[in-house]
Amino acid sequence: MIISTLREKFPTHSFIGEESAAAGEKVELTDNPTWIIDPVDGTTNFVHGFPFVAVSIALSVNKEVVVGVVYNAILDQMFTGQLGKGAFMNGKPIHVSGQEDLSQSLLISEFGSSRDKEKMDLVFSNLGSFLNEKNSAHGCRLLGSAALDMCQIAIGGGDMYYQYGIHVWDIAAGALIIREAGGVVWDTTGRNGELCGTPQVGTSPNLQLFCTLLG
Ligand code: LIP
Repeated sequence: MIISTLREKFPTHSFIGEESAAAGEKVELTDNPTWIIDPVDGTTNFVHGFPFVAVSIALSVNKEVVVGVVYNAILDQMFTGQLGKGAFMNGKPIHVSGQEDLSQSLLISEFGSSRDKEKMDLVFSNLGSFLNEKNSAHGCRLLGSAALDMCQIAIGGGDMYYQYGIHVWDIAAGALIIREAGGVVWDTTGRNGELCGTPQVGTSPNLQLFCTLLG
């Protein structure tokens, strides 16, 4: 429904969607205006009735996201961001917390969906580096929707978020919303959070995506 409605209005635009990728369509981000869509982010939550589920839609032009929308229909929370024009929840401006002290920070992360042993070891070791006797965040939450995790950072409900192994449709809208709310997003290469292209995945114990509030 989302793709056919948008295609009717913008017949020359391209699409990247979680369900189309699952159906075998090629995922390729080009300079053409491209809608990046996750119709249900937080699928496991949806199945269990855990109310942390969202539709995530981003529009990228020349490989840069210019519009991002994440909507939690259950809680009726609509997060929006437009490049250079700020970020909003239900129309009201939102901002990251500005917290820079790890011990005062609420960390958000995810287990991800695969249970591959090597990956899970990395997930637990990454969590351990933020939650130990010497160096600890104030708390940690794993809520099941990357898009909404990122929106929590954008409204200052959490202070930092990372996830090992993530897809473009999970983060495209959320990353713009965080940046427009004054936060930062980057990947393990140290680059500014590339949308497609995470060459270090699987080879580095670093965090693939880490959002914090230094900006
Ligand atoms: C899921 C997420 C979840 C993350 C998984 C997965 P889905 O998306 O947002 O938070 O841990 O890696 O990508 O499959 O529910 O759209």
